[in-house]
Amino acid sequence: SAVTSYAAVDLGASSGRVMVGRVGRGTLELTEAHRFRNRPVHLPEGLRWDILSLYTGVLDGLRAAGPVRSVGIDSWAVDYGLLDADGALLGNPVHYRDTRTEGIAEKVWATVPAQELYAATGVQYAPFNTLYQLTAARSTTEFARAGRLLLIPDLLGYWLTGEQGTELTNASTTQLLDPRTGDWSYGLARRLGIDLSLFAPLRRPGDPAGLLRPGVLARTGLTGPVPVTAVASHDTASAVAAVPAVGERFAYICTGTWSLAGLELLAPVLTEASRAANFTNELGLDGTIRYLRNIMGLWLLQECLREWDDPDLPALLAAAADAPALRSVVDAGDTAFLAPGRMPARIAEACRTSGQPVPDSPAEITRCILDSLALAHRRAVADAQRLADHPVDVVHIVGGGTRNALLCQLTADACGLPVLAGPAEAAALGNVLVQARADGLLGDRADMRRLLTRTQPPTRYEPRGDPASWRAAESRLATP
Ligand code: LFR
Repeated sequence: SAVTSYAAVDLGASSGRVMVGRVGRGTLELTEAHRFRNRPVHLPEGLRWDILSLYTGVLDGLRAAGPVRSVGIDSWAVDYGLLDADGALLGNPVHYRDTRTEGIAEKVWATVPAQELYAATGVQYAPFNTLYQLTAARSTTEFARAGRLLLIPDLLGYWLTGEQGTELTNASTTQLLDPRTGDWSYGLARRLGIDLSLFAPLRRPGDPAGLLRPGVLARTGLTGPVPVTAVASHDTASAVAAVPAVGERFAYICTGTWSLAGLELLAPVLTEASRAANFTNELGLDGTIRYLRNIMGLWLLQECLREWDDPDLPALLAAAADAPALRSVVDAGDTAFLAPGRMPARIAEACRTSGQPVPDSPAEITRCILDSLALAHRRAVADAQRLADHPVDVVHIVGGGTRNALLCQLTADACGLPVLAGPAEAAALGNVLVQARADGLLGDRADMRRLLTRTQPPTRYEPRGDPASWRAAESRLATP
């Protein structure tokens, strides 16, 4: 029977990939056409994305992908490029881990208190929210010259097609959108002096987003017309769309550089308790709410591996599995771990100041990180259920972290719930499925998820051990 190919461009914090999804009647296959590194650059002015090399990776990937029905792009959230009046990029996009936003939130809160900001946008505090980045950028000469702001996937889409737009799921991470209306929060922008005409018009997942330019067709060897389809361009939104869940009583954890842990809801939770617990209400597919908390994720381990000159990972994880459990834990939700560098030392410091044994060997530090992540997953899953009054029976883990069996098992143990792990390439799959749906091959979200459960069966982890040990570990951390 007929099979249609779609190209999914999926950019993560440490690598980018172009995947080809083949969708048929009841079939779904994903293969990797091209993978390339994403290496941020430390310049005198700060930490920047190497966006031109990412664009080159996208073009190389589209060439490797071969003939496709359409192209979709997703990436990390909040970051953007600025264009001048001629549509040319002004400078390298600033990395969300750059230090320019230090102390900025407090300035914003002096105009609009944090409580009001949350009531209007439902977005959790993170120093790198686009709103704070824009506030930090406002006094620069570059910003003065800017006529347009494009979020990262929209910027790459613009270079591929010549057309500009602002995709909705990613726009919801700017902290300038009202999650109840799915439109900009005009009043908030006015109070904060942010000119919303910087943004290109909003578009929704599934909307057409232009055709590959002749120059792009020539460079990739593709034969036109090849449309670009707006997908859920925030990678986490694409990943949540690809959670192979049945029914509604599930929590999810999208694991990779970050852990994004929470629920899919039909309405935002904008209560003061929710703000205090630092839960965000980002937009998902079809007007759903991604009610979740950002947890530092495997970034903690990635940064240690870098410091340790990339040791053999399977051997390290095996040693970590044998290391004593829950000896010391850190708060994996703490933004103190946001910046790069000195991660083993910073973790040791956190253990020392909280009066716990200081992990020393790479195996001990790795165990501390994975226990801490599982503990943070437990807290987020429990808090989300309580704050949203939405109980769950199962935790789905998707993304790169599903390859880490120890993390999946510890998460099941900590949550006291079965974990269903996989698919690893959830963001790319969600990207492909939204394109296939726009193409008429699939129906609603449940239809997409049925195809996933059939074609990407997850691995099951049953909870083990005594939940009391996790409660005890939890009490060793100061509550946020
Ligand atoms: C994950 C992610 C998170 C977002 C963070 C920064 O890749 O998109 O959802 O909070 O990156 O953009």
